[in-house]
Amino acid sequence: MVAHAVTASPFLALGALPLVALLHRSFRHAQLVDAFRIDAKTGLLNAGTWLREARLETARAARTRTPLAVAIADIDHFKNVNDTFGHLAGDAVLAAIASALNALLRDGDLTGRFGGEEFCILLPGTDAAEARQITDRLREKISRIVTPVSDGTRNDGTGSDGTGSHGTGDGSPLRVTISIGVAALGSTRRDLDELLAAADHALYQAKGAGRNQVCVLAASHG
Ligand code: GH3
Ligand code: MG
Ligand code: MG
Repeated sequence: MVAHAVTASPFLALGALPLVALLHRSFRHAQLVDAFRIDAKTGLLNAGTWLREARLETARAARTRTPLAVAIADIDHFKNVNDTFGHLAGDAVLAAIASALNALLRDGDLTGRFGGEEFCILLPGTDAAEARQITDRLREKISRIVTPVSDGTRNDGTGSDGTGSHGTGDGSPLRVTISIGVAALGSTRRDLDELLAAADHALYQAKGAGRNQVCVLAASHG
């Protein structure tokens, strides 16, 4: 626009400058807002933002008595991925999982990065049975993702870690699985903290039962 204005008349260009400055300021503002809300490594909501928004959604669902579920997903044996393929490959796995979550979940679902290799998902309007279906589909799709690994980033050159290899041994493909704990709003779980505690407990059970699976805590379990 400014280029056109300069071509037409330098006076017009002068007139366009305040507009350009304003646009630049609002762009910077949007960038700053994003930096506070978004986890830089994955592009998902950061933990603080997820918690704030999830708390509001959960309170609304409890008030209006509509279903809602929370899931916590944790990558299986992720330490081995870093040890075998290197930290950069680990970061690429995190990014690939985040984009799969974004692609597979609905617009109203909230997805955040909770800790290093943990993701939290809020599923509004979703009861326990539906949440199991949705998260099991996520688990299955994520287990099929192959993250490319450049040989330079591998630590041992073999892909074998002795505790369950993540590669195929030919020097490249890297796959991971995730375990997911799920809990739904109900008479024993009425706020986000109770839901998160229950989902975390369910995740612990999924890990204990062999990983690469979804565990939904029954309503009667604390
Ligand atoms: P489990 O199946 O029990 O969850 O085993 P795990 O190895 O995934 O669990 P553990 O908590 O022992 O290890 C988590 C690992 O995640 C350790 C840490 O180095 C790695 N990690 C955390 N944040 C990042 C990150 O941002 N990038 C990379 N590459 N690794 C990370
Ligand atoms: Mg973990
Ligand atoms: Mg893990």
